[in-house]
Amino acid sequence: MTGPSPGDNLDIKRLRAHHRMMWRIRAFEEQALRGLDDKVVLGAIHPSIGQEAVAAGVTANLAPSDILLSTHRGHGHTLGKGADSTAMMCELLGRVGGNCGGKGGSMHIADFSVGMLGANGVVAANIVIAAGAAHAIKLKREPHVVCCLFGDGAINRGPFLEGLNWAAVFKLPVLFVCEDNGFAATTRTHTMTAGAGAGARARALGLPTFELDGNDVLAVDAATAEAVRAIRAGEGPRFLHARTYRLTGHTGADAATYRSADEVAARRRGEPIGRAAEILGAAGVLSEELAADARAAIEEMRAAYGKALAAPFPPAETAFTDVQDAGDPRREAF
Ligand SMILES: Cc1ncc(C[n+]2csc(CCOP(=O)(O)OP(=O)(O)O)c2C)c(N)n1
Repeated sequence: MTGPSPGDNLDIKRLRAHHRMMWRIRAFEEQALRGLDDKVVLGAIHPSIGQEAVAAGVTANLAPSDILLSTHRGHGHTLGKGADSTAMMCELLGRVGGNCGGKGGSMHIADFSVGMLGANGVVAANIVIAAGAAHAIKLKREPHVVCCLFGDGAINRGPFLEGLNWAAVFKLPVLFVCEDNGFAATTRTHTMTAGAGAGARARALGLPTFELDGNDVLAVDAATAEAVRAIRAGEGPRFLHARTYRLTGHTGADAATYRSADEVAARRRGEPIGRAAEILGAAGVLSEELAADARAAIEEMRAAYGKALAAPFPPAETAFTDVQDAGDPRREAF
């Protein structure tokens, strides 16, 4: 399946909203990378610069009460689901006001208030957690959809088979999205993936699957809309395989010397924000308006960073709250 053709009925307002969201994601990450240089963002940052169309197109189809699970590269997914950018920046800087009180950092943001069940630093781990959440929703006969995003490296881990199989057997309300940037950390995924890859594996387990250009936000939006409609109608899980490209290194500290500058330059020409801007421009949206979207996003994230810098670090005692063994008599003995 390639999904419905998105160019036929261009909804300028919706594409403009995607353009704004993609700019917010990019500006957030560029600001976070500056924070890494400034040594105030502690821990690793995994940027999704170049991959924004997947985050924007998928999350635009989720209701606030739907559940989202993300990866170690989850800023875009989290912003798209509706998390507050200042709270996210506080989280990255380890400050009071962070979505998880500054304890999760970039890789472990969760924000239940917007249905964001969690980013996860363990590759593929969220696939089975998503199946569990979807099973709970089905048992409780709730109308929500669970959406789980993961990278192409995740399809070579066991939870991929377990999670998809379970979801298919029990016809669970879950959308699996493989955000395929061609790399698993520093390794080209095709060198470690047997057979025809993500979509073929999902189809083999009986999941209707959409193969997508993940840099085309309209294609991602249209396919997600169709998949979510089917899931809400009780038709069981769906799978999206979206091909994209990350323009930065694996982390903020990775110079990405495993690929050539020419390759990156060529892929930069197909990056999703420029592509959306081109379509909007051709449809009559003025370049000043598009520039204003970018400026607003940059200003929002600069302000978020400023507020995070001004926020205090959590008091030392809070290191002992929210921990899994709280109440454990062995811990009480300390
Ligand atoms: C279970 C597990 N194994 C290894 C790692 C180390 N690791 C972190 S990111 C990554 C690559 C993941 O690739 P992919 O799922 O394609 O996501 P991408 O980084 O490309 O977005 C690896 C191997 C990990 N975090 N978890």
